[in-house]
Amino acid sequence: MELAPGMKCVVIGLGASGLAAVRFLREQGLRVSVSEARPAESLAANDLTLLGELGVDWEAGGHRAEFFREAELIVPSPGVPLDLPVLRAARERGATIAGELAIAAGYLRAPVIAITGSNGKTTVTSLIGHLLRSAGRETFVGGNIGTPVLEYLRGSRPAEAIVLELSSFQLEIGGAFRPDIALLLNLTPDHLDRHGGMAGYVAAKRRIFVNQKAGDWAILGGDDPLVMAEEVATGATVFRFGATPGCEARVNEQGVLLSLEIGGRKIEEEYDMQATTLASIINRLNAAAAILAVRVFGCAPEAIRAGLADYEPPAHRMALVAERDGVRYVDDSKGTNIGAVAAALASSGERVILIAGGRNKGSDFRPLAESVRRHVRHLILIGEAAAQMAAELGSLVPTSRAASMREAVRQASEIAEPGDTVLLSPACASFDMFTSYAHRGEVFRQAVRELAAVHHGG
Ligand code: UMA
Repeated sequence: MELAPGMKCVVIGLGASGLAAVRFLREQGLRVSVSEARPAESLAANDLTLLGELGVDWEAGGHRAEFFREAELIVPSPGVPLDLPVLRAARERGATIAGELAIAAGYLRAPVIAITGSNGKTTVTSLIGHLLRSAGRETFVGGNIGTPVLEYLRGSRPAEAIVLELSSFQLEIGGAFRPDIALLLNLTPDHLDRHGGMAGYVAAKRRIFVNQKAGDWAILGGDDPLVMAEEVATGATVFRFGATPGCEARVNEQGVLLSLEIGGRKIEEEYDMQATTLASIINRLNAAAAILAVRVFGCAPEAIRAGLADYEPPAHRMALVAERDGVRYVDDSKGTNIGAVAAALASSGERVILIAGGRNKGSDFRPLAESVRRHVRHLILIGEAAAQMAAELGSLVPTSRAASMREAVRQASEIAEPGDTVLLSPACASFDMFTSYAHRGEVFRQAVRELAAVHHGG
């Protein structure tokens, strides 16, 4: 979108995204103010000092209509619900509502690879970044993970490739944002509270394709009926990855077979993943998506193979924390929805002690019943959602509750026998007990380490 110096703008929310937006918009010469729901006492002193230095007016403790009255542009942070009364009023009087992607759209000067989906997007995003860097390309990786896109645009080092993990929240107000290569990995229920149900969530995710055109690429999860249910009606070239016959990146027992045509050239290649950290079925699927993206981008197969060989997966995503007395402790704190947990269970064998629960995001947990029955030996529930999860899944397998992560880990260690896997994969957000999923994962890791110290010390 067109930003004009002097334009009056309100940024809603002073989190990672809001702070980056404030800085970027001030640098473009806009008149910026900030509206924040949290009370003034809970705002960080550093952030307030920064606002003062930038000449940014702010209100805290809620969003008052008067504060927005003159705004021509409103930039809600991703976590801000779009049905706020101040946003409704702004829409009615014709003000522009633009998220960070809509603002960034006019300033992105390198090819953009954007990744969305319910699960696996952090792994696919980090793997694409790693493969591009292995191929010698200066690459920015961020978006919904790490650095916000507007923070990248403030920097002085332009990248040759911009790789963005994107959430449904960001895409919903993505404006004219157009990725050169867009990936939609899979669709399972998540954030239904915010999107008013599955249809709204799916529509937000599919916005990743809406501005694409001929010459762009759309990469789809070919095994997912919901992803495949609708065509990509933009003229972008569509490639699919998955185990389904006909997928251009076809996953098999060893790795990925690529069979496609780019620019009139037929490509038939094999990528063996057996000796890499990507050998599990879930990661072979993630790798298939990433290989398609970087191959389309123009990376050579030798560079891709070298990158696959030395890739380290992101923390809190099916990460093995320790193996003690024949029991594996796996941190999948990033498994915050039921699709992620089903995927985690599918690659964890049939003797899992599952630690789950936290703040529910509007999910019904019953679709997990089949996976729980097949893979879980004992279910340990934590957090606000424990009662609902006990009601919906507790009759399937022995189930207990724990008041803290440490207690959950201790219970698990007492129940576990050699050959079992203790898996933290919560199917919920973390904010009832922790500051983030990363914090929750760290507390789990710490509890596992303490356990080891007790076992081995005494
Ligand atoms: N706030 C208001 N009014 C409201 C709601 C919130 O003022 O009505 C304020 C909050 O008090 C808080 C701020 O807004 O101060 C938080 O904004 P936010 O929730 O958008 O969080 P940010 O720190 O800005 O981070 C956001 C993304 N968070 C969410 O989408 C919830 C980050 O993704 C992202 O990395 C960052 O922007 C940069 O783009 C995190 C996430 O949890 C990792 N994403 C979800 C997920 O992956 O499932 C979508």
